[in-house]
Amino acid sequence: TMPQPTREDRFSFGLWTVGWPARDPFGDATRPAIDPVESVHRLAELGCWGVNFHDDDLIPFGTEAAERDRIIARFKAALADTGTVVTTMTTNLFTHPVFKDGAFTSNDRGVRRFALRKVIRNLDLAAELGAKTYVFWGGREGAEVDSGKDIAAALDRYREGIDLLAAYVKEQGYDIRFAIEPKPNEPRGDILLPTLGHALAFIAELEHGDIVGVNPEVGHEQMAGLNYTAGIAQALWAGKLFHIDLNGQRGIKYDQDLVFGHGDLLSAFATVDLLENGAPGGGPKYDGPLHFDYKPLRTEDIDGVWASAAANMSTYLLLKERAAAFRADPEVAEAFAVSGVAELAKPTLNPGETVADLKADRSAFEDYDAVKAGERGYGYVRLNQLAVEHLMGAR
Ligand code: GLO
Ligand code: NI
Ligand code: NI
Ligand code: NI
Repeated sequence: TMPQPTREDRFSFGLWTVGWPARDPFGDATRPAIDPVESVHRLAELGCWGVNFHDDDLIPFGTEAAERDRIIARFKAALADTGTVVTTMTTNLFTHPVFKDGAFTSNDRGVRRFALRKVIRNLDLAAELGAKTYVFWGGREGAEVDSGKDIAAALDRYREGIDLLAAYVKEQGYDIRFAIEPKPNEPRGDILLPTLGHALAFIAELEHGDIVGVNPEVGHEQMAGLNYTAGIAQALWAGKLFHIDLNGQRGIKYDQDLVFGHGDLLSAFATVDLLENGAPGGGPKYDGPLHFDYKPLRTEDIDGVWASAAANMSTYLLLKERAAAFRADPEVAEAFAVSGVAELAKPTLNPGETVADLKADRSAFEDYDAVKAGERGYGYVRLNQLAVEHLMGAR
């Protein structure tokens, strides 16, 4: 029997995920647009807790004020009817032609000012709807031509934009934190802040970086050939894992946005193990929404849309069960010990020990048997095989 998601599981979806009509660069839409109000109802029926959306997902670009108010009121009613939470909001700074050279980092100053105003307006709505996280995915913040973009200046403008908006959130007293979503490329040839590491380094340069963290997406890190689980572990370590975009990706290619677990399943197992059970050595745990940023395959019909939404949640819950069994298995505990996993949590120096003490410790160097230590097996294959066996339900 498949585990059934409930609101306590903290699952959320972007309205743009199920709502994607499956238009791609080579083909027309294969499905009709879905009314966001219907998405809220269908997702709630499936056991989903929250939603996340771009301003334009709900309110089409250019909608005049009275119509905007009507749309928002109707949407609020759907939230209230279903008990759905708006966990997160974000801005579409990539679809309209005005943003073709970027938003905060467009070479055109007027575009940059327009982008800031578009975000500010939606931040006010985010506060009104109770969203706690505001995501920044800089899809058009990038370039194809090296000499066409002064990267240092672009980063200055990116910083100026994020700092201005963070200062605004603080001034208004909004209970909102920002999460920057890295991506290496697509739709631009190269995107600024291409990986989690670039984003963390950027955040360290901000004036208001205290309320800015990251929103790493499985597929985006894997498009760069990187390990998603290791990446979010570093973000957690830095206290910056404010949000996550779960999905699936099969290697270094275009952004597939597959169902979670439909890409690298063993990596997805490790991700769920980390999110649910924390690092073996302890440390901060992720407590934000379990958010899916996927796309129903273009080959799906409407029924397939909802089936694929459910698939994300049930895959997560199955992996959660497997990960709990993995951690509870005494053979796994033994394998962890053989691998020395817990030993890494122990500081390398003793409490109060100085460099001089270390230099005086002959057992650390002069008398240390490096040859013998070099013969040690770490048993990682055994540990991984135990993970595979649990993942496959063989244990
Ligand atoms: C595209 C991104 C995009 C963001 C969204 C939220 O590749 O994943 O879907 O997650 O704009 O800000
Ligand atoms: Ni993406
Ligand atoms: Ni993606
Ligand atoms: Ni995303």
